[in-house]
Amino acid sequence: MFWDPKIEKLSREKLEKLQLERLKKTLQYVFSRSPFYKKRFTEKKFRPSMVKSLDGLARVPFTYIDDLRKNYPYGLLAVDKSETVRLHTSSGTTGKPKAIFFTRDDIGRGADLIARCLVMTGVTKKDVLQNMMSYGLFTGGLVMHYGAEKVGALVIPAGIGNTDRQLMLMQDFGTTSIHITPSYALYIADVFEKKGLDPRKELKLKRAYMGAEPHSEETRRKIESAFGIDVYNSYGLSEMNGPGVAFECQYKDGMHLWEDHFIMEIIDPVTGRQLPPGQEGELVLTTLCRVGMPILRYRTKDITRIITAPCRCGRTHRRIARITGRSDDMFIIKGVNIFPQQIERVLMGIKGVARNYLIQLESYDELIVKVEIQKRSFDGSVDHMAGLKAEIEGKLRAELLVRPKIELHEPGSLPVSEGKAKRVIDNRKL
Ligand code: DLL
Repeated sequence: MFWDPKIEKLSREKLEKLQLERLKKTLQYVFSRSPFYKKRFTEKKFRPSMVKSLDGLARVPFTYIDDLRKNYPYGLLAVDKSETVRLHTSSGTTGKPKAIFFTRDDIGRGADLIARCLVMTGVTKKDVLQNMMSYGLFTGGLVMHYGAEKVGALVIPAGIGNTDRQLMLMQDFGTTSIHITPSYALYIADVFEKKGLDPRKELKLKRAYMGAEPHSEETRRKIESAFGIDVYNSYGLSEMNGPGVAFECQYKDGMHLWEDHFIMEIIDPVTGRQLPPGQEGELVLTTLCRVGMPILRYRTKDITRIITAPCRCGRTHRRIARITGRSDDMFIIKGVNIFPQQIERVLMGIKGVARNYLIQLESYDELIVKVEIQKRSFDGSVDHMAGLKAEIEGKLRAELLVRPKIELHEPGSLPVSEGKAKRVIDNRKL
């Protein structure tokens, strides 16, 4: 199903023409309206007229996360403050957050993008969508909410936490779709298990939209089988609208990135040079329709690749592959580069492993992986536990080329964070 078939199926030629038109307009707009970009362009001796084709985008200076922090709170605005109607901030880091502003039209366009995503995966006005993401400064609550309302679904603004109430709402109102972080979905699956309830029998759930945190294909499968549903990956970031930037269709093979609203590039994070389609690198995004706070060539730090093969669903907007990590997530043990995602992928593929884990770094040559294992295994024989531990250690070693120290834990005993999961505890002294 399509929300906006004309634009979702626009030919590549027309889509790229539209991108170029919008890019040129955006460049002129920020140069005349945004003090930040005026200064940045002038310092870098860049003029909007230098971009004559989409290839010319490579000449536009990058915008970095730090630019948003340094120009906090209002420095990147391109409109008068009175034109803005909403503020969101980014989550998860120390120091000042990144402040993102939306005009009324920005909010309308953002809701439209979410509507495309939801309709693409089968949501109609008959659906009940329980939004289990935090309502507040985080975009996962309100941005999804407005989009789901636009489709006409009944939206339950449950927010995150208070799990007993979540279960009650899902059961009483026949929730068909949930919007949830992977860590909270795993947690809820645990709660059902502890209560001796089978969510496949108790609920009318058909699908979950999972995003805001990196997660592996194995985690998707675990949640799909625990709930008996389809799980769709959803990628976004506050700086670019929040959710609704890229989303999977029914084929679940990469996320369509809405190219009439964003231009994507994949670059080498070290040299900053563009990489050919298909090669993995850092995702860089440029907004094409934002009015309140356009952002050009934003260094997301998210690592992915562009999938160029056409999609069977008929959409022409290219897909990005599952995010494999963030360039700043990576840590080095014994000289080997390791992404937390690699560890998750291995763990979630092992039978007997439960749903939560923690990576602890104590020194530059010691990697500790704390893993919750299933109750059956935990209560099993000493030999069984030792076998499981050896299996986890062996498989992680094969993947990482470093031998980790494994600790097995009872299900439900490792800490769970509200909001985004914190999987890595770094106790190394700098
Ligand atoms: O997480 C927006 C969002 C809300 C996306 C709900 C999807 C669903 P931020 O808090 O600004 O915004 O965090 C953005 O989260 O740069 C990625 O590193 C990570 N991230 C988001 N979605 C995914 C995903 C929201 N599907 C940062 N897979 C991004 C992996 C993701 N990482």
